Amino acid sequence: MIDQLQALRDHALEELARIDDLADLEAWRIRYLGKRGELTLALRGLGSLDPSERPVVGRIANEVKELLESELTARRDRIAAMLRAQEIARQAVDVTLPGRSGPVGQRHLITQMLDEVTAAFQRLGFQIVEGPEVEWDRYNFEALNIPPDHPARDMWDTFYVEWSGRPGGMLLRTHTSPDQIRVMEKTRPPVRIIVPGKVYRYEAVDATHESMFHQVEGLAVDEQLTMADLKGTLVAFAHQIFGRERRARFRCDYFPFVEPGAEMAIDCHVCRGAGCRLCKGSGWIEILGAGMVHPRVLAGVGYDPNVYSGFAFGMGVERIAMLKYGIDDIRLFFGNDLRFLRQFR
Ligand code: FA5
Repeated sequence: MIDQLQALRDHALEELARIDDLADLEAWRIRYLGKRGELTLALRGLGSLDPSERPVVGRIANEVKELLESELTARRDRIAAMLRAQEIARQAVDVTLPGRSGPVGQRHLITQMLDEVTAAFQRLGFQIVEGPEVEWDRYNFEALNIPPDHPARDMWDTFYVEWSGRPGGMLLRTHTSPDQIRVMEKTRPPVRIIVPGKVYRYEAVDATHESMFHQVEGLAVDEQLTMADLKGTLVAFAHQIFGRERRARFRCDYFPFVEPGAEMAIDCHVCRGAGCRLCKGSGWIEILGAGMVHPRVLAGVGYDPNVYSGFAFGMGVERIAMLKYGIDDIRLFFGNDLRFLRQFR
């Protein structure tokens, strides 16, 4: 019986030493120390021993039981410690790993272009002014020497907010020129302003026309301003945006609020004037409309045209961006396609 108990003890301890998870440990406990476990059954067998042997065998059996119980507890503690260590290792944060960066936004290409254009004029001494996008007919047309029913209104297909068939209604401004009037009504010369902003036209949208786009208007009024000032200012602007080697060409154009009126073109920066797809073979690219402020416009805001003269210009910002970056469809700007926009960080 004693040999049997010792063999049981050795076998149980050997098995215990190999156990490293709690489920196996519980199975081991049930196998040896459970109600029907091997040791329990052996202890029950004590009753069938000779009474003289019982105390010795009983003592040894109890020693084996206590040993197995204490080894069980020690093993359970070691397994628990091991599991804790594994869990801690699993949850550990490696502070040396590079961080994950979140998505970073950027300014829209048109916003960048607006900033670039306005900064070029600020360097030339122009101040930035903004005006309303919902405008009175009077500012958008009449005060700009475009009376009701004048055929020049056909130059701008207009969204009327409220149109009674008579002057006085409201509309979405078709250009930034109304802010020439708003500024002149409020200030005395000298005036040197630029007006960046959105404008709206009832257009059939295509690769070069949108029904909402951006313009930058410019206006300078002072004594003795001439066409030379207009040309000098606009050539300096074109050099800043398109490069110092650009040449400029001015040709007659018609806008009711200037006299004389002009369009300005630069020699094509892709083919350098030789003729290519961008400039449609002409070697020149039109970038803006301009002219000397019409005396009637000056008189309308209370400036004496015999004392003051001025020049004005207006350009499409999308057009400038398309020329600068070789973009061939204006709809790309507003398609919300990040693959397109991210090219211009
Ligand atoms: C005007 O709007 C005048 N107010 C410009 C001006 C100001 C002339 C001061 C003289 C003195 P125009 O209609 O040509 O002019 O438009 C100016 C520019 O806006 C064009 O050269 C073009 O670049 C841009 N543009 C016109 N229509 C559209 C459109 N539908 N979509 C995108 N850009 C356009």
